[in-house]
Amino acid sequence: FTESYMVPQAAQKKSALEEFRRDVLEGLNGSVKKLQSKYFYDKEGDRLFQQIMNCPEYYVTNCELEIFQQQTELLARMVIADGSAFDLIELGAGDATKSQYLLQHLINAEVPFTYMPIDISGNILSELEERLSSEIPALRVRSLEGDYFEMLQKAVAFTLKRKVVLLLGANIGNMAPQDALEFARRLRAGLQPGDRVVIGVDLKKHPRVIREAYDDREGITARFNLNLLARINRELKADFDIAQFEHYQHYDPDSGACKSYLVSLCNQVITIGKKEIPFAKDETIYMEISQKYTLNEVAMLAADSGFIPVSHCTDSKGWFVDACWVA
Ligand code: AVI
Repeated sequence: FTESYMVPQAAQKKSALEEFRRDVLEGLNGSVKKLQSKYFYDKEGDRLFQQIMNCPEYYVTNCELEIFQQQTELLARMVIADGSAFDLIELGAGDATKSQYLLQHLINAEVPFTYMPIDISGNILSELEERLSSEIPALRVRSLEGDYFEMLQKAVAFTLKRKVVLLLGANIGNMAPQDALEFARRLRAGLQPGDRVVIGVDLKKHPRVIREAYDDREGITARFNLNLLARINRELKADFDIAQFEHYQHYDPDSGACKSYLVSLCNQVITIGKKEIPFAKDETIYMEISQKYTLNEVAMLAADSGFIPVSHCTDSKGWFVDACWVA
């Protein structure tokens, strides 16, 4: 069966637009200009991200997919743990391409649980529900649309069973290390001792491999970044000339920070509604971080946020890890 918690649409859209405007103006008015990568994902951004996942240089998705396809048994053991009853919550479930292997495996093994996918996109959740009900009909699904932590609270309140939270896709990498630590601490605060987290993290590797993954030859990542300017033009009545900005990618192997920027190619003034934003030639907008970790740093992140790292699986190249932490 399928149940869902969906937010009323019109009010949600209006406040989301206001928040978008506020964040964009605040980000572009600072001494160092920046935009938040969570805004990449409008319809076109979703489409471009799909293309990124299919481009030969972007290894991240395939590495984690390999783990879910080939080490399903190990992942199932992380989740089942001591065999006590549990429910499975997935933060940022998207289309659940990877987790579906685990869900199917658990259903085949007749493990009883409810799957609670959480996503900010109601459309994605409706599609997911429909697909899961035809592909894994025995699976109980209760989807939750909205902010991760608000919905996590709701999900936790739905059940008295042990909670297992999936956070896949290297999403934690899109937070600066200090923000990732705060996020993990907040996650820990929402859970009880014995609850578990399975978290996907992209690992440090040859710097060239990383840089090329975020600066693909076909220029899809560049278009993905530039699309946010197009979104700002459309939704916030701005006049960015997209051709006057260029994608620039930088990876620092010491810190593991992989950062993308847009560089202004000339002196220019952009208007957003009634506000004017001046850009000097070569001035940058910091767009996104995709932080890379060592296995040791992943374990330290767990410990520093109050989890115990208990086990992990990596892909065959050792480029990506799904780590299991116990609260
Ligand atoms: C969604 N996230 C984990 C991607 C990443 O690898 O940081 C987003 C992305 N940005 C550029 N390419 C992919």
